[in-house]
Amino acid sequence: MKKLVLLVLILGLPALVLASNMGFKAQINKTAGGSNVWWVSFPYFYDPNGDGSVNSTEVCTDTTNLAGIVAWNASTGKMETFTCGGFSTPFTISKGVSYRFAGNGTAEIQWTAVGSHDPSFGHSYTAGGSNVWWVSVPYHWNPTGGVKNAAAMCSEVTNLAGVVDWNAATGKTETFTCGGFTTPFTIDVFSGYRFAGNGSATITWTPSHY
Ligand SMILES: [Ca+2]
Repeated sequence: MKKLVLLVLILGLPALVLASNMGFKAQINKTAGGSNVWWVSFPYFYDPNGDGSVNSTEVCTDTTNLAGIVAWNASTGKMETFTCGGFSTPFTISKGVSYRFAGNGTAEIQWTAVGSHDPSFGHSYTAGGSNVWWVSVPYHWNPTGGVKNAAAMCSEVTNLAGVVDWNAATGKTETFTCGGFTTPFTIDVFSGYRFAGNGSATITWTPSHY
C-alpha cells in the first residue's frame, strides 16, 4: 500500500486554499514488489540539508531503504544510475525533473519529502535526442476542471504529444496520446510522468496549482 500524506507546514491552512509558495511535507513510501522501481515527483524547491544544491547522494541520505536513484538523460535516451553508498560521482537533482527510485530488496522505501513549490518555474523541453522527458508534478497541481488525469495534462502543457505512466507492479509503461480516444489514466501527483514531444516543437509548461 502506498501511504501518501500531504501536510501543510508553513501557512497552517487547509491545502485547498493555500497560496502558491506553501511548503510541503509528503510521506512517500514504496512497498517492495513488482519491478521494484518507481518514478517519483520531487518538490520543486528541495534541499534537505540546506546547502544550496542537491544531488543524488543527498537523496540517498534523505530516504530509508533506497538502493539507488536513476536519472533520465533525454539527449542520449539512456538512464544513469547512482547506487546509494557507492563511489560513483553523484548527479545533480534538477528542478521539475522526476527521478526513479530503486528498492533495496524487500524493504519498503520511505521518504519524507520536505520542500516547497516554485510557482514561477516553467518547464521547457527543446525537441531533440530521445524527445521524451521525465517530469515532476507539483503536489498541489490544479488543472482546469479539477480532474487530475492525462487528458488534463495534455490540455495544460503546450506541444505535448503524449504522456506516459509507469506501472511499477508490471514494470511497463502506459501511453496516453494527446487528442486520442483512449481513456486517460489518473495522474498521481507524487509520481513522475514522461512527456513525449510533438515533432520539433518545444514543450512548455507552467503548472497550475492551488
Ligand atoms: Ca543540499
